[in-house]
Amino acid sequence: DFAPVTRALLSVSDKTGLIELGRALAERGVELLSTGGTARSLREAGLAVRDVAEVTGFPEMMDGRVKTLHPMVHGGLLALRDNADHVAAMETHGIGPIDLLVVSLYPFEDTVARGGDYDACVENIDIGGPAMIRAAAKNHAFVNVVVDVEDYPALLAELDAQDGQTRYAFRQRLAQVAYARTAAYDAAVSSWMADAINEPAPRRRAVAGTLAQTLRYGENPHQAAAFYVDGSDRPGVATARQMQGKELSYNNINDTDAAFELVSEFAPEDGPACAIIKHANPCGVARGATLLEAYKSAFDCDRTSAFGGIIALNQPLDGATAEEIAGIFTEVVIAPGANDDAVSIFAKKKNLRLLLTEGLADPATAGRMIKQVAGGYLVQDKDTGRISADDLRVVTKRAPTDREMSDMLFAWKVAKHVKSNAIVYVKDGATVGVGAGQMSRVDSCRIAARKSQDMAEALGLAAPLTQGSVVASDAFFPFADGLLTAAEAGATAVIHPGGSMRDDEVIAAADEAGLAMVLTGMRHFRH
Ligand code: 93A
Repeated sequence: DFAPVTRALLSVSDKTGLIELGRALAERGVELLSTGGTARSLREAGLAVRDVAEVTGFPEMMDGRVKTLHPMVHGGLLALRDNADHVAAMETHGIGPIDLLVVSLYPFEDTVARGGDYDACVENIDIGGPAMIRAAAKNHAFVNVVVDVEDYPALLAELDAQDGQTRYAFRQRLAQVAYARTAAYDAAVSSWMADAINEPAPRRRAVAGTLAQTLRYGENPHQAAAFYVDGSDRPGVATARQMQGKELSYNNINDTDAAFELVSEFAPEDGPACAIIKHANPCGVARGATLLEAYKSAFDCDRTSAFGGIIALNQPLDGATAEEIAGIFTEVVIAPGANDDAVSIFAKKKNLRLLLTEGLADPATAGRMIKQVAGGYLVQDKDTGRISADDLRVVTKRAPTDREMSDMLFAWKVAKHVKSNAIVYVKDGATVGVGAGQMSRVDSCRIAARKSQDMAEALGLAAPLTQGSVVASDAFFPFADGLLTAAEAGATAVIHPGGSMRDDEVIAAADEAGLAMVLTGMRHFRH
């Protein structure tokens, strides 16, 4: 069960914590072996270290491509210490056992993330490192393998607790993490190659992630769950800094993602914008002259649903907006920053989580979406489709006014982030009715109009908020009925992809009702 640690091989690209670890091991009587750069760092810190080149009898060669790929290293990692043949082989060939391997691989993922060219990426594919990691992990009956800086303290704690040895269960856990590391590493290499050779549907695909948080439960309390990150530095829920409040739940993370991706559609230079999300759908999205105004307008779309919602802002949170948000129960606020005022106002709301990002997510950045189905998973490009006024085709007798045009483009951006069938009514840069997730489009039209009417009644207004609005539909109207519902609700202009067999019927109905209609030629299904 127990295995002593007397000899360690350290070969790390990320030198964080290396000296401290090397010193701690040396103090515990562990002999240190190391590769070129790692050995140099240790030596500069005054530690005694043997070069791997001396052990193998070969210099590191071919720009370091061949350093540790040698029986003197792999024999030391793989030999079964309780097998007479293995022990005899070690003696015959003068192979010393290696009880601890510490490796951090060539920074392949970082090289890709930094936009390194093809050759730079290839050169950063580590071969010797993964070979050693896999060997050491296979021999976890005797050997410890550490691939993460964050595991250094646990290793030292184990050595101290077990009198310079480690327990089998400890080594098993290290081995499990080690194989996940090499798997993730090769997954990154393979994904990068698929992109580099422009292969959207490679015959084999690997997905990997690093645990960011074990969650209390999943969508429901009887489901276990965890949150994994893929190492991307995209601003968003995975990379945000949580300033206060209890841990995010599974649903919080999902909703916060939906909120932030939506609000990121609105560039800060075009003015403040706010999105409020419930159950992954927006229940209010608005622009405003100020952030406070944007929040208030978003809130007014559907005050009932906004309760306990998740708010995303496209600009740093200010005191006035924070004060207003603090007035009702909100689960999470995510924003690209917050001023001191805002932070201290929120500090009083213990249950409110504040997440701060480094800027907004660029909606144009390509990415991949994965959806699980029984027996496999679907992969598709992220929906980066965007429409500007020039892309639109006016198909009705009446052309939209400037105000209608601006509201339609706004509504279209929101509709992209609403579960299908999506219907979004917008007036003066704010949603006034959202119909989401219905199985028939006409129902989404009706529900959105109905909710808007309820809201108008609650606010004591004579007419529904949809009066004089525009409406966006994420896919074409298969029949005129949905369109007519929107017209009845008071919409004056319609934006949708077009392309239905009955487009002529739908256009004729729009003309009849005096509506302006534009076609995007692009669909935004989201399921
Ligand atoms: O080029 S390699 O694939 N060939 C090897 O034999 C080898 N052995 C260790 N890269 C190899 N390594 C890697 O070198 C380690 O995984 C580590 O990332 C790096 C440490 O090099 P240095 O000690 O010179 O900084």
